Amino acid sequence: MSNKKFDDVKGAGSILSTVSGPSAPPPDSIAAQNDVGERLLTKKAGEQNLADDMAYNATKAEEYGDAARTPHMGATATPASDDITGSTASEIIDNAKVGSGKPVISDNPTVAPLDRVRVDSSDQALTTNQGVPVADNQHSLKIGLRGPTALEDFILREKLTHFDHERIPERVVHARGSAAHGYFECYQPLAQYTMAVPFAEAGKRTPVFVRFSTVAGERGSMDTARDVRGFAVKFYTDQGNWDLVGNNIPVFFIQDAMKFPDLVHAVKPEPHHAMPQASSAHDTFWDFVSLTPESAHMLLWQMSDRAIPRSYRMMQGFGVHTFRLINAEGNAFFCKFHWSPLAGTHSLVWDEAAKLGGADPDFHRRDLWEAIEAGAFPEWELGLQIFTEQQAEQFPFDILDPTKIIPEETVPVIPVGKMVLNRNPDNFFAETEQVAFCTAHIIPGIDFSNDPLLQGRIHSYVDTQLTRLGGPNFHEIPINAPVAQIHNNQRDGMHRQAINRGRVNYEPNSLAGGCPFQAGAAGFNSFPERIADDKVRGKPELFADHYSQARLFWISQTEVEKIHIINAFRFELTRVQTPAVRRRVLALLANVDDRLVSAVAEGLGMDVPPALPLTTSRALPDYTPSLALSLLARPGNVGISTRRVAILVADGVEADSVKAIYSALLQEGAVPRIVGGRLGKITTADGGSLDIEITLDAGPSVIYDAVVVSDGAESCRRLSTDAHALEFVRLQYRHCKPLLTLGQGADLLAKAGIPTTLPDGSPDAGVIQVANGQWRQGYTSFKSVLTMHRFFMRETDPPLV
Ligand code: HDE
Repeated sequence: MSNKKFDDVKGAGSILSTVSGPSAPPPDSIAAQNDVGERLLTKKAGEQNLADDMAYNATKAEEYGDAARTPHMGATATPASDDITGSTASEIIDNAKVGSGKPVISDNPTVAPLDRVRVDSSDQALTTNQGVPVADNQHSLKIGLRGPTALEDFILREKLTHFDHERIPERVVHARGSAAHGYFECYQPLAQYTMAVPFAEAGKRTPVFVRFSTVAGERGSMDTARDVRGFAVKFYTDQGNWDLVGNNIPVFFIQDAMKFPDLVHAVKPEPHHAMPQASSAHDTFWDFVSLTPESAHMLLWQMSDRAIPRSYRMMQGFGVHTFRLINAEGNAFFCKFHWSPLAGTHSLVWDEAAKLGGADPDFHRRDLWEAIEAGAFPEWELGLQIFTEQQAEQFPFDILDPTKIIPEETVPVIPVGKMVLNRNPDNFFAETEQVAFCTAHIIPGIDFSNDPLLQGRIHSYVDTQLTRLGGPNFHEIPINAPVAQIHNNQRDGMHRQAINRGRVNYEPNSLAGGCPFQAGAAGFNSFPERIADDKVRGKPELFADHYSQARLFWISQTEVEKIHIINAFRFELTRVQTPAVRRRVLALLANVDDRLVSAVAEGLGMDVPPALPLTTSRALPDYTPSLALSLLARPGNVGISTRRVAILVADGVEADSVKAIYSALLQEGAVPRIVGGRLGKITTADGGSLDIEITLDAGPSVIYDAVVVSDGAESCRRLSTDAHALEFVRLQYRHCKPLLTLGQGADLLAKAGIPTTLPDGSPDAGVIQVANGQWRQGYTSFKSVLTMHRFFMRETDPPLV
């Protein structure tokens, strides 16, 4: 192959040397014996041309002064052939390992769909990690059957060594979590506000991976702890990954990243004895937060039923901080992100949550997995609160303060799309554990605000992944790789996967024709916010209002929710051992609401102390209640789908109505279970048989949303003399769940001391008792209470049953 420019040059010259090149243009012949030699010549001559084409750095002047405000696209030159930018002329030699002899040019296949790394071993023999077939997986290699194990047993050593290193450090917070794949679908183009690609057109789907978590507990802790829940969404967009790493509560405890390690140290198990696990009910947490009164608002949310969700599928998610949206013209809008579950917002009651910790520590993980496996795909609507800088200036709070919400009455939440989780991971470790969320992962069209908590997070997430995932290449772990291409000059580091072709790993360059080049205006551009201020450590004056929004939350709750908040404070503070800390928390609550603090103080046997001094002398805003802040404002629209219903039976049961109710529940997507004393068949009243699906002790009351007690004289006699069954219905009643009895099933409730009327004497619509023949009417009322989720009208303090 000849090169016109060098036609007059003959001879091998010195291009075969890796020490120095020719001073004149390279030769057009090296007396090549094969294609590789020919290629080397093309490569060398082409490199020279390419470098020549970029005689100087043409865009250098654009890096300075006003020109720098508009990022320029990097200068490039096109090589005469892609042979020129390769690492080696010998790349055309192919084999089964290196491949076809030429990569796909301009491509990074490490981002190809996960199929490329999904492994299935059907019909395959066992091998070592080096692919060597393993003859015997039962024994180590011994010198004689009774002799010592040989050091040369590389099969045993590989197996044990890998096993010894199976564990990686758990997340320092949010260690306990569960995740699923799905998609986000845009309702309408949002180009007027943002150029972010997931919002580009109606119907556009962006793949997502979503991880829900608790915050304080370790990786093996229970799901139902009273805690904030993480709600982290990774959008695999056409322009790279965007992570919206939020919580199920829209505010946070602290206002500056500087305090995060203190907060986390305070809430985690106390350092001397490592107790308590997954609980904020201890001295160090309440000591810290009561000395940090900006936590007041968050504490109200955390003591509310938001902190004990019924399911990950039934909680809201929030981006918490104010973010920016940027449109193609470079105009910015402020924005808050809200996820609303279509299944409604529903919670456990505290006694139930505590008991579930023992009965099923995986309650939320199981619920998410089972719903997706059954095709009941969880869905959320994404809503945006969009507002301008001028609007923000009118608010009585600072939009950079993460302890404040923007009431929906002030800025409405506009629905912009929905998220559907429709696929469980293949492997918990590879996906859920190794996924690395990061607030710094944003895409063109989205930008940060100056919220000082957000600013700290931008640093923290990458930093923690370096330790947790073992180096800087965690973006190459399949679950973390974007679907968009990755092309840059970052190289090396632990566990590098990509094999970058060519010798250029810097920019500017001419030897790769300037590639990869900077994208200029088409790339990510930070919003050019004008800032002229002192360098200072401190907080803005408006951040000093710690209580107005705590009060807003309180006055926006229903009576039932208020009582739950009072009881949660009582529970947590009862577990605090230092009276002075309890007193300080009461002094904090005294700034929120008189009834709240008096009721909590009464539960602790203490007087209400003087309120903590305020940290501002400004007039504080007086909010009107915001109904949207009550959990009960969002019942959802999925009916009884995915609700778990126990049907209690014993020998002698009237089976027809049991079967009818069972199939009616199944048809509506609910999850019925036939619960009895032992597994196996029981004899029905008509001489037939019925299979028990789970026992009263393996599947206790707390794991169901409702109970049906079947009919049959003998069955009811047996159940009424079984303490498990009695306890089962008592707890269903205490946890405000619907109870349906058929015929003589009512006897079990009577024996358990369950009233059929409410404390005020009116009928309890959640205790439905019908004759066996009328199961249909009973089922209809039962369903409507089950749709409501819990029948709180029955609740008394202390509980009657
Ligand atoms: Fe996080 N947070 N955080 N956080 N956070 C982590 O990152 C941190 C904060 C949130 O499912 C860590 O990968 C700092 C607010 C979620 O993998 C770590 C500050 C909100 C998850 C970290 C905050 C969150 C994390 C631990 C204050 C709600 C789990 C492991 C400046 C908006 C993501 C990891 C997952 C995880 C730091 C505050 C949400 C250490 C420094 C506010 C949902 O980097």
